[in-house]
Amino acid sequence: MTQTTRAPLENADGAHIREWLRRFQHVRRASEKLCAPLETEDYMVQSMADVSPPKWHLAHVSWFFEAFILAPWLKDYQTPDPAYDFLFNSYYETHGKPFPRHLRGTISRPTVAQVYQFRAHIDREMERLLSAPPPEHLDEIIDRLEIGLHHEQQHQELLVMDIKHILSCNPLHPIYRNDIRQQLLAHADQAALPDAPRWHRYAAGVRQIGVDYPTEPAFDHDGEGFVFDSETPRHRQYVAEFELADRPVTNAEFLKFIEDGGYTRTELWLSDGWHLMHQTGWQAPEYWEKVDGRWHTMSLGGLVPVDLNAPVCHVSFYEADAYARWAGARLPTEAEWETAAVDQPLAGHFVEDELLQPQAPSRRQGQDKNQAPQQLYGDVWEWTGSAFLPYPGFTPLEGSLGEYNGKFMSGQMVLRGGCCATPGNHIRASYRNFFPPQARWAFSGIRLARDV
Ligand code: AVJ
Ligand code: FE
Repeated sequence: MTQTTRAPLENADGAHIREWLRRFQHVRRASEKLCAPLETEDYMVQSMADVSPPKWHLAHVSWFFEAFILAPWLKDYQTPDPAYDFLFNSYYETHGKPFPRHLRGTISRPTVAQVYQFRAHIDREMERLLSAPPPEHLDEIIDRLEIGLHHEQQHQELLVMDIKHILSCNPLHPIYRNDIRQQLLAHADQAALPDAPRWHRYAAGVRQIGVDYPTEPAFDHDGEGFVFDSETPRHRQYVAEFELADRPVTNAEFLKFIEDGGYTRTELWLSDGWHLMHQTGWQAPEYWEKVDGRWHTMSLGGLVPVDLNAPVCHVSFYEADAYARWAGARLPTEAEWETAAVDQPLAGHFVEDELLQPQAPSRRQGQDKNQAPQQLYGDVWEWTGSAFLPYPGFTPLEGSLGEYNGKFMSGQMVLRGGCCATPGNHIRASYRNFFPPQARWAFSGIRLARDV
């Protein structure tokens, strides 16, 4: 399945492999840390078909290492239970029949404790494999380990999204972490800052979009250089002159859209969004709730007042698109977004900031006059106007992992930049996230663009 060229084994001394093992342990621990605040009962809830029970996430990311590394390449590997290969296969049809997604919440066994035992088993067996890897398969093992780690990081963000949705469905508004609550209550802005977005202009030109697999024989120990197949190949695109807002749309701004009848004005909406909005009764972003006449939102710290200066979050593509039209602008294309992001620092709020809630940009206090876009990374994923399609010349990975991204290239929109639940070392300018246009449970927000 590999499309990278790696150094021959003679150059791959034990230190390289130990570094991979260290990264493996680090990522594995991060998943368990995210679940530490959960009660056992929380682990099994599937609050809608898109949500997976936390227990399932923890098992599925472990199964990934079992199915794609340990079973093929660790001598005498034994699974704790052959049924796991069915239960925790998400969607790899060429590997075997996957368990139906919408029924994940019906599985009370294995228990939460057994799922943690499965994780420990996978950890031990990965350590056994990496302590004496078969030299003839080392390249493939490291390639798949690298994908497995990025895969587990994607599921860490999904865990946060899903835990938030699960708890939000409970009228008790359970609090995931009380320290988050205290911080959000202390920092929520009750008054909107008066600044309008500033616009940054980009010249027209032929741009290089996407990335090629590393062609250098680099045994890339730090993982820099990893990309998913959907980010390849690098190719040219003509991008006309455009402007991009210097920050994401805020809650205060989105509130003006609501108060201006945004959800009632048919001329602002795409037809699919208009009908969906009427079916679902959307009147505000997901998780918004009025308490004593004031907008509140569910957070990982329970129900809190909406922070007016924070980026609006949990809107569908349809709401983002309608908002943009209302504001006399449009959503950026993914090529425009990448053009703007490619030389920007990875500055924004990520999962390591621990709030798991988008925050107002810190420049608001400093008010520096630099108009370069802020928060392109972190805080909220930004809906683009681009469908998730193959780049010209795209080839999926070989084998079952070819199902990872390529087969989802229909009916989904691209989001860029990462969010407050994304691991900071998981995002990059070329990263293409994707969700169906109606999805609202991701940390999805809005950045405006406009023609010149
Ligand atoms: C890119 C977030 C849409 O949720 O299926 C997880 C990430 N891919 N396991 C998804 C993913 C394989 C993917 N999204
Ligand atoms: Fe997965």
